[in-house]
Amino acid sequence: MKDPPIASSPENASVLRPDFHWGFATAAAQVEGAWNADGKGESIWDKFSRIPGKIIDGSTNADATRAYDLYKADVQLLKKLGVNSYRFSLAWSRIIPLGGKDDPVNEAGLNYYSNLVDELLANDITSFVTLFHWDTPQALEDRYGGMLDQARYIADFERYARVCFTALGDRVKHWITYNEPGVYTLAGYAAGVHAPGRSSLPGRDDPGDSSTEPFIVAHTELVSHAHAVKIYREEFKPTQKGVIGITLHGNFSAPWDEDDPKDVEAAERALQFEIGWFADPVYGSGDYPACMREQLGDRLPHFTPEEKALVQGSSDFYGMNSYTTLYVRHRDQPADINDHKGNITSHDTNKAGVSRGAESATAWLRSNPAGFLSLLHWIWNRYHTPIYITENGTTAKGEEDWDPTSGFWLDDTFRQDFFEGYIGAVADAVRNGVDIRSYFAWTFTDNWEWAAGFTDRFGGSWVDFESSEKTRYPKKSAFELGRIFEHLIRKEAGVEARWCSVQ
Ligand code: GBH
Repeated sequence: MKDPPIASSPENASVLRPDFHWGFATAAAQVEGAWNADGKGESIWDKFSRIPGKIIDGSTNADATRAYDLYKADVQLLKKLGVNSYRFSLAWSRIIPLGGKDDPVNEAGLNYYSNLVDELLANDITSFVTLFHWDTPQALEDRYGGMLDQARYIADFERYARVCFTALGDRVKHWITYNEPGVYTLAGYAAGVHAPGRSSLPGRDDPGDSSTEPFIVAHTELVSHAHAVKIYREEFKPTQKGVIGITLHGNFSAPWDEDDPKDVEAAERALQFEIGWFADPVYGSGDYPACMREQLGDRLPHFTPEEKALVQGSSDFYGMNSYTTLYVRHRDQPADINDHKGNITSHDTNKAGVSRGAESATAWLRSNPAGFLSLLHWIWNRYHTPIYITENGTTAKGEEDWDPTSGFWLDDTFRQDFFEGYIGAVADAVRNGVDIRSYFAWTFTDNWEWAAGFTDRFGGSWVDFESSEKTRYPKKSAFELGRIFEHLIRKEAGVEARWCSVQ
């Protein structure tokens, strides 16, 4: 695999469409704080983060970056960085504190999001809104086990979606139902390292069944996503005229030994288990991949004919989150009962000893633009659906030690190179016929990184978590992104004016 030319290369000038969306992405539970302010109900992450031992640094998300209080200043920072779009998620329990279809709506919670959307609009920034980024209302977990109860959960999610479309859909034209359903289900119900923390893996003393629950929860996510889309398309889209879809996670998998057909097959199988699990039902065959059925049998739910009809075609775009590439090797033994990766092992180096990429500050993440490019083509060839890249980014070594009083700018060369490489891959894919319509860097500011607490700094701005104002200090890469997209996005009459107005 060879890296494509970097984003700033001359041949990439003006390769992106004039209406290309670029900006930063965030998630409510990672930035808002104000976990119980103005009537907000508890989410599963509010509860989970208070359980000793669950979060690496013992932190909770009670305050996070205080984006709830500081949203006006944040929008000014976004404007200064020159973005044309911003992706954020809604906290369900802020809008419906108890979550259920018959539970009261919290107008103060809705107002917060309405104000945020207005503030963005006033600054010429387009909102991309995610309904669900992992923070299920705790009350639904307590009432019926959340997504494990498909029928009750779907009714509640439908009502929540309807409330959001009604309140915000006049101004929000880009909707994402779920963020990374696969990560929610695997980290929450297989490994149990994310809320709600269910796992039957050896050595765990938790409720749950890692061999069945992840597949049940995934099914609930897919079907409830499709119900929300049906509601949007039938009741709102005719007047509001927006688009709606789902965002899936996915790494690229490359064979450990390119000359071993079993490793080549294992890498393809890994992609189908990780990505095809959700994408095939929505964008492809309308069913789970055959290799999953073969390995999992009836532990993998079956789509009823009605569900299949509902799920297939239920996304206007392919929402793509991707960070890294892994080398994948086949196993000769039968798959473990708790396996959900396609009976493979993943590796940091291939057979020849080549590393899967330059190391970030995060163990699972290494920089590999060539793998990202291959993944863009894999997704495009398999699903033929316009791609919105909704998350991509990295941590960088040493940032936790940066001193905001040093008088020096945080010159994050590792992240700048990462963006040059990965966005170069975006440009290369577009030049070769892949339809890509957005790029959101993960993430706007350093934030609360789930089980990693405040230890992983993915931000375009460095945050002083010790300060009461959670002061933001833009890193150099955040400004470099503006320069890169200035180079890449084609200017056309009308669009040009809008673009310039946000510089
Ligand atoms: C995204 O998930 C999320 O959408 C976002 O909220 C998150 O903050 C961001 O990435 C950065 O992490 O530690 O070996 O168990 C990306 C998918 C899935 C990647 C869980 C890390 C844990 C690997 N993530 N995975 S490990």
